[in-house]
Amino acid sequence: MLRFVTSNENKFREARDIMAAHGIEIGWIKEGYTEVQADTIEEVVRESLKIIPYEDVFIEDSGIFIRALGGFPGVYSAYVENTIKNPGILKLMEGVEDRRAEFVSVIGVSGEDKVFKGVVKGNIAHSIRGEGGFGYDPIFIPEGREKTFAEDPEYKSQVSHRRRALDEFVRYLSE
Ligand code: ITT
Repeated sequence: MLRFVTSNENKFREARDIMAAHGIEIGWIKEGYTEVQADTIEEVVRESLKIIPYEDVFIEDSGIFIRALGGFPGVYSAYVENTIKNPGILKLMEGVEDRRAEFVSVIGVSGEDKVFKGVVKGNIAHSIRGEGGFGYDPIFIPEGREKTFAEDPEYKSQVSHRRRALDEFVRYLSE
């Protein structure tokens, strides 16, 4: 059985449900790993895979890239969530008209060089809204919608960056 190495229970739950919808059961190795600092999520994934001592596993690194902030927090998304959090992001965005942002997810699998990427575009909300999801979901409104991901987790599960990266991954697995 393929196992997902992640310390983040929310990420695991979402991946488990999405993979189950494809008829694939996954296991969980609930462990963090030292993330190599790099400029892109793809690099973080490729470098992190080199130091993970397991076979038949995959990892997923994700982040939110805010255009008006030059892509911040991007590869620093986990750090920012533990420090200034959503109120800090909204403060940085005060008076900023261009609210465009994207969530990115990249999956890498042990023993493979290929990575699988998913992106969802949207906008940063003006306030924190919704109880569902996790992380930046209460401040992210997907393109063409009104509700944040936290207000509409069902919609999130259909279009999220994680969903799209996992769909790519499953397509590859079934080839
Ligand atoms: P692992 O590295 O152990 O897998 P992590 O929580 O550190 O867990 P990441 O390095 O991928 O995970 O950090 C991504 C951060 O981006 C995460 O802490 C969340 O704050 C945010 N994030 C990722 N996916 C998200 C999503 O679907 N909704 C909201 N925020 C998300």
